[in-house]
Formats: sequence, structure tokens, C-alpha cells
Amino acid sequence: SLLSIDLHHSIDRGELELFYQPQNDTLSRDIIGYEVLLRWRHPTRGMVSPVEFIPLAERTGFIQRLGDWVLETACREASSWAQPVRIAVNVAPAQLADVALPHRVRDILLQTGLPAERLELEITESGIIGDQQHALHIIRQLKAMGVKIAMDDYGTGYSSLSTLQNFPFDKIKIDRSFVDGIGRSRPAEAIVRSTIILARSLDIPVLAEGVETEEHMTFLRGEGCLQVQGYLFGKPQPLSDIKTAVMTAV
Ligand code: G
Ligand code: G
Ligand code: MN
Ligand code: NA
Repeated sequence: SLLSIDLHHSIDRGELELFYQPQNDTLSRDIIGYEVLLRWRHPTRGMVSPVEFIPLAERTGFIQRLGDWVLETACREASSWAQPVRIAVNVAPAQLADVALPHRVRDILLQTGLPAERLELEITESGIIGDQQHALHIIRQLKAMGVKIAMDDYGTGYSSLSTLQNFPFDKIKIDRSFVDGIGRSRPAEAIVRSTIILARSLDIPVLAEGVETEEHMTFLRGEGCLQVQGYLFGKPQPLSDIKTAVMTAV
């Protein structure tokens, strides 16, 4: 398609940009990290959402180059921050399927000087339901380097519980569709509550996504969820907008 042709040129034409959304400590409200969210400023269509072009990139095979660009750019940008907070980068299923991913991540960390511990990769269940053994092998290599692995969109997949049993996650991110139901939906609240209990029993830090209100905060604090992310603390913003925060030493 025309859009896929444009996408192949987007890197060289400088149309891609990374936005950063804060992740906060529930109690102190300090920023503990940033999720990296890719943006494409198309010359005529304006801002195109990753929801549209990531699947396209996966179909055309462009996802490897695109994924490398995101990782390389995020690690380079974050490596010069005075505040050594973590960055969380989304990794598409097709990237995780690639045996070369751990080597490329290692190269990027060496090139940019970002300590491995500051990099977290967010993967979804769809990224591991194909060949589980293969995904596990890649995840183990990444973890051996010191890179953290987060399970994104928890609860929305087919087999979240068995996935938790089989994969060594460093973080569980409760999907924002459940957080959205706090105060309005008893089932959603029950799912949030039981996920927090489950994560704590497994000794895995849990982060609630899509936190938009103080009511969400009160509920999450009460249930013992220690990390939050959402519009209440900040929307995804260009680097220039978070620069003062990240460039200032604490
Ligand atoms: O913030 P936003 O509406 O743009 O994000 C939409 C979706 O795109 C989310 O599911 C998010 O995980 C995904 N996404 C954003 N940036 C990236 C990226 O760099 N790589 C991948 N694979 N997905 C991304
Ligand atoms: O799939 P993933 O969790 O990576 O994508 C996160 C998505 O959620 C992005 O599209 C991001 O812009 C969006 N997002 C982040 N915080 C909020 C929030 O508080 N409310 C809503 N509605 N969306 C959010
Ligand atoms: Mn994510
Ligand atoms: Na999510």
C-alpha cells in the first residue's frame, strides 16, 4: 500500500519521533521511569498512530528496522539524562520472534552506553503464544544481560495465568481497560484487585496503566499497587517537554 511505501521512507526522512510517558511511584508520586511511545508525523496525513503502522510494519517485515530505530534512539536519548530512570520500550511480536534480537540489544547498549538495567522491554501475550520455547529462550538471553522484561496489557490475552507461570517477568502491567472500570465496574475492580494480589504473591512488581483520576489512585493505593502510569501524571510527550525533568540531577 501507499502507506507502507511512506513508512519505509519515514526513518530517512526524519518523520519518526519518540514520546515519553512518566511512570510514577504510587506513594511518593516520584517519576520512576518513562514508557517510550513511537510517533509518526506523516507529511500529508498528519500524526499516524502506531496502532495503524506497527501491524503494517509487521506484515511487510519493516518492523526489524523500525524496532531497531526505536531501541537505538530511546537508549541514546536516555543515556544522556542526569536522572538514571528506566525506559520501557514496546517490542512487537515479530521482533521477539527474531533470534538476533538479544545481539542487537547488546550492540545498542554498548553503542549508546545505556546500562542494561535501565532498559525494560514490554511484551504482550501475543508475542509469546506462537513458539513459547523460542520466546522463552530469547527472553532468558535478554535477562542474562540485565535487561528487564515487562508483561504489557495484562489480562487481555488468552492465557495470562499460564504465561505468568512459564515466563520470568520483572513487571506486570495491568491493562488500562480494567483500571478504567474502577468505581464503576465490580468485575473490573475484582480483576485489578486479584491481579495485584497475584503479582505480589509472585514477587513481581505490578504497575497500573491508564490511571486518570484520584479515585483510581485511592483504590490502587488501598490495594497495594506500588506503580502507576496514566494521564493523571502525564500524557506521552516529546523529549523536549520532559527535558527539564530528566536533565536535572536529583
Ligand atoms: O500511545 P499510543 O496510542 O500511541 O500507543 C498505541 C499502541 O502502540 C500501544 O499498544 C503501544 O504499545 C503501541 N506502540 C507505541 N510505540 C510502539 C513501539 O515503539 N513499538 C511497538 N511495537 N508498539 C508501540
Ligand atoms: O498497549 P500499551 O499499554 O503499550 O499502550 C499504552 C497506550 O495507552 C498508549 O496508547 C498511551 O497513549 C495510552 N495511555 C496512556 N495513559 C493513558 C491514560 O491515562 N488514559 C488513556 N485513555 N490512555 C492512556
Ligand atoms: Mn506498553
Ligand atoms: Na498496555
